[in-house]
Amino acid sequence: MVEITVTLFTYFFIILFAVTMVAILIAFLARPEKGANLLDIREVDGVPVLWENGMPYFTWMKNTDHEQLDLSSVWKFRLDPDDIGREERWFEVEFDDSDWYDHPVPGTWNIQKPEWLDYVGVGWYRRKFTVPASMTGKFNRIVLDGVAFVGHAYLNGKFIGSHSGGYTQWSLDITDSLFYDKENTLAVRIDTGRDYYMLPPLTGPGYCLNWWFYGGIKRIVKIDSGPCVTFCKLLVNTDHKGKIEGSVIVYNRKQKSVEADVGIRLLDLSGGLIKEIVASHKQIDRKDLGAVKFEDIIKDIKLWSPDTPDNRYILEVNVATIEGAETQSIEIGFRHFEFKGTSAYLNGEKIFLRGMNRHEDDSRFGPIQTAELIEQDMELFRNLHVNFMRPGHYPNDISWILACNREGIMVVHENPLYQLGHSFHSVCSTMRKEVCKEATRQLIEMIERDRNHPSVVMWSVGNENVPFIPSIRKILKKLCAVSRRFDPVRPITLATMHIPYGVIPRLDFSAALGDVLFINEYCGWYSDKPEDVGPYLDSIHKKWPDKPVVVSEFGAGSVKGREHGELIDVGMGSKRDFSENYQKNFYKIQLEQILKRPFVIGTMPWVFADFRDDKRPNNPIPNMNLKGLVTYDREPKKAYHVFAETYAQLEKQIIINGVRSSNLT
Ligand code: GCB
Repeated sequence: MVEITVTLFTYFFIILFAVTMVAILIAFLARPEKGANLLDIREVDGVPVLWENGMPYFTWMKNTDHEQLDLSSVWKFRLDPDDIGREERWFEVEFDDSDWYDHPVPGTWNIQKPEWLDYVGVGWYRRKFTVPASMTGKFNRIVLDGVAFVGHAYLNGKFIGSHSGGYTQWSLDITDSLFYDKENTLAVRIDTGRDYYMLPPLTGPGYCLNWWFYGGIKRIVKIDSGPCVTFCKLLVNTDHKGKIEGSVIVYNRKQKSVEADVGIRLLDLSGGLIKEIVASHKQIDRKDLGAVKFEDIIKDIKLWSPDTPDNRYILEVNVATIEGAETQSIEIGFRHFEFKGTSAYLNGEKIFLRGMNRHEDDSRFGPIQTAELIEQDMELFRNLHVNFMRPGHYPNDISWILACNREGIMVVHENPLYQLGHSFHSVCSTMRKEVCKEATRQLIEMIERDRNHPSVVMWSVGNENVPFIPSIRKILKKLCAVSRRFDPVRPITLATMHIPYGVIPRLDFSAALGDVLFINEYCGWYSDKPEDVGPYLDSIHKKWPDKPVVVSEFGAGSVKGREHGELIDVGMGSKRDFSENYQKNFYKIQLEQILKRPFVIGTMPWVFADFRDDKRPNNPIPNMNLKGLVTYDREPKKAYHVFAETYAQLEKQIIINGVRSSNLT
């Protein structure tokens, strides 16, 4: 009997060993990064252009003389839990939606009714509109943003296109599907169900998102009506010595070739001409793209920085052809942000990144970024003396980025490639091409929408993707390469977490793919004590002595007004009391440790404000992530004042030979 058992055990271990070896071999041999090649990327004079939905991906422009029809208003809405809408043709023009719910757009269905808060699945939006006669004969594009997570659009009963990814912009050419002489019917089917191959990816069976799965049309929808020959991409790089260079890519939608005159001018914020940068003539083939490049040095330039955010300029582009003329512009800033050695430099001077993480979420509007909320949060940011932020963990509403331009807050914008490899299923998914294709597309969409803003100084290709799995490393490496191809100027990072996952820096083969290490650590929350952060950071520095380090997440939860309370299981075997004092002292201890290490060039508490989180049913306020420095209603907690004081000191502090001159009090 004993012998049989021993033999069975031996067989079992041999099989287990063989399966593990095969899995490791597959992980090594898998070529998921080839998925990026499945995208249609066209080169025009060396400039890459993403081709999507049958046309180039369009750069976001601040001002335009194109006629625009804003479709924000009250739309009709209905949940579709059984997914019958397509079969019952809810997209048809004649479909009767009179008893559907009146839903604001921009908006999210989850906050319309208490019983919809948890709803994950399909929902349909419909609205009718007419277009002005002046749009006839123009190139008409419907532009959508923040449609979470997968949107299918139908115009006048016909499917016109789809998009996956709830945080980037997409557009569809509707020139031939619009009714110009009668009413139009637009229907959008949205699904918030997720899988392993989309972004943010499902991290395991039944796994949570770690924030809220808000569904809906969360940002503005509009129709942009411009000439049939129009520029689709504008790429501008500047530096602190007055250099300006870039490209304008013109798209010819017509079936015949055209001659285009392209002019680029630099203006001050009140519209006064500073310099004509380029006036060029270009022939563009039918249904093709043409590039006009420019390079110049502008004298006596005023630099953009957190202290001088008003030093912005207008870059205006004019394109004229026989199809019509257009003038569009953006605001730019002259500045140079880089990492050298273990330091960060802005405009040639060393800078400490007084950072912050923030989710798009609040108690009144959920994820919708209203002007009122942005102003309220910016006021709180100002009092915190923040100069750097990470919109967690996805491209944010353009209004927030514009506010960062105005306020002088530098931004590291992040691709929602989140926690790949956190389960067996997720590891397997990373060996296929789809996830890399999706991650690449959304990374490019983020770069193309936001590349010209002065505030956006870096890109993050993802957050907490397991750093020792070969297939994940290949994906991250590819994403870094794509980011450098589309934006050779901005530094890149990827946020990594070792503690409390038990991955030691020695086993991290990915963190250093970027230009700076972004380290998320939760010493003193998910693992032992806050002071453990010191030796941990030293082990990071020992492995990568030449790389600067930003502590990109550290945090502890608290409930405002809670002095003490029962210990609550927060996961990973830790129990905490969620008192305000614990959170406050946690930050004091951590900051003391972090700030005495000169290779750490930035701190980013997790997180600015409490937010809804589907992973926290047992928290003292269920389904809330309570690590905010302010509450969900934006009331400052004690820890807020720790940062307000520390960052105020750091703002004044002089750094001598890379060492900060004063200690924290
Ligand atoms: C993390 C994640 C973040 C979570 C945070 C937490 O490491 O990056 O998305 O919200 O931890 O609160 O646990």
